[in-house]
Amino acid sequence: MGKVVAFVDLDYFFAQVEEVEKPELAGKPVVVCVYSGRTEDSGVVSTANYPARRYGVKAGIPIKRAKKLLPPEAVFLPIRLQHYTQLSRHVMSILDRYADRMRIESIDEAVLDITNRVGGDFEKAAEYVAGMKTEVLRATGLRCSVGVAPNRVVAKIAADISKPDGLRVVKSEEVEDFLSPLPVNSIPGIGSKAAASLAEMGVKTVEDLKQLSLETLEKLFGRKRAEYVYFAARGKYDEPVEPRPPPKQVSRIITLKRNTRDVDDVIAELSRAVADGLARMEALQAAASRVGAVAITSDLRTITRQAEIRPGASYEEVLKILRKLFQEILQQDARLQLRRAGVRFSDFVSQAGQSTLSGYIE
Ligand code: DCP
Ligand code: CA
Ligand code: CA
Repeated sequence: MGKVVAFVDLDYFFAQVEEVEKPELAGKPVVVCVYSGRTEDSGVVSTANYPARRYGVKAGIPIKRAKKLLPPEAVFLPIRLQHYTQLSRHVMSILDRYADRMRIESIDEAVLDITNRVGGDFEKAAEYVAGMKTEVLRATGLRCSVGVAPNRVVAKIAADISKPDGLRVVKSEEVEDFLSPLPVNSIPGIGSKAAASLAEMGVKTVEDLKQLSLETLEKLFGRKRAEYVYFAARGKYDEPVEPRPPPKQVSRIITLKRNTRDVDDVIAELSRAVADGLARMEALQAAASRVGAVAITSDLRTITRQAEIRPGASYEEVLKILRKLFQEILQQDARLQLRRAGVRFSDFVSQAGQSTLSGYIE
């Protein structure tokens, strides 16, 4: 029996959450912002809803630029990551019930092996997945797009293409025809840079890409990625759906309100990120035996310094050690100014796998 894989991706996730919870936003452009706190408008766009995207607003652009692009009715909201993480967990716990095996790929994406659930039947899969989408909507108010295909790569492309609120099934015998006309950058991992070099060679569609030999692809992508591209273009890149191994470290980093070499400022501003990192460790049921201070200087150099800690060390203990580490970093050079500061927990002594569900989301 061939595999049946579903790829689920929540639509404009963070902005959709805001829309669902704030009906007054209906129809307006909505932008979720990561404010750096340096000046009122400084920071970047985390994501935007579709009405805002029509004006060219997208993840990663400066908030100031988004404000210039959008009309006055646009709404700018601060990111609420913990809240989205909770909702993500809720969605993932629903999806998990629909899968033989599931892998969480990010805060808003998961791959499900549903082969046995649908008896290997793609017709049945369409209905099955529609039911899953409905349950997610009823339970959380959130819409997602789902692609169903014989492997993860084709399923992801099918999900991407069907956004928003989409459902696209690509049966085994349809895979090649489905992929052929698509632009090369539809293949996950082929970004705009690779697509531009390919375009120079006249390679625009997946069909064009299939004309290139493995040797030519190796020159462009290197050995390992070439193999991936070669098989992905044919819809044949396949790997089993396995839960993600638990992370080996937890890091949090913040941008300081202003460049500083005052350790009190650094620790005060970093304290929330430390608490957040510790909460994440607790969710992972992990205890670190090493903590690192990460300093990014005003001239954008990264300096790190680490120390051993007692596994299970308290918040206060961690802050005390971090203070010492930042002091040591600053003492190295009297001209040093810090722009960003971070904490890294590593060398875990105990860990739970992704099977706990709580360990899923970074
Ligand atoms: N995200 C972010 N910064 C980025 C990219 C993403 O903060 N540069 C966050 C916000 C998104 C979420 O991750 O809501 C999921 O990312 P996606 O790439 O899946 O984008 P969206 O869900 O926002 O949109 P789409 O409907 O295209 O999936
Ligand atoms: Ca998404
Ligand atoms: Ca996504």
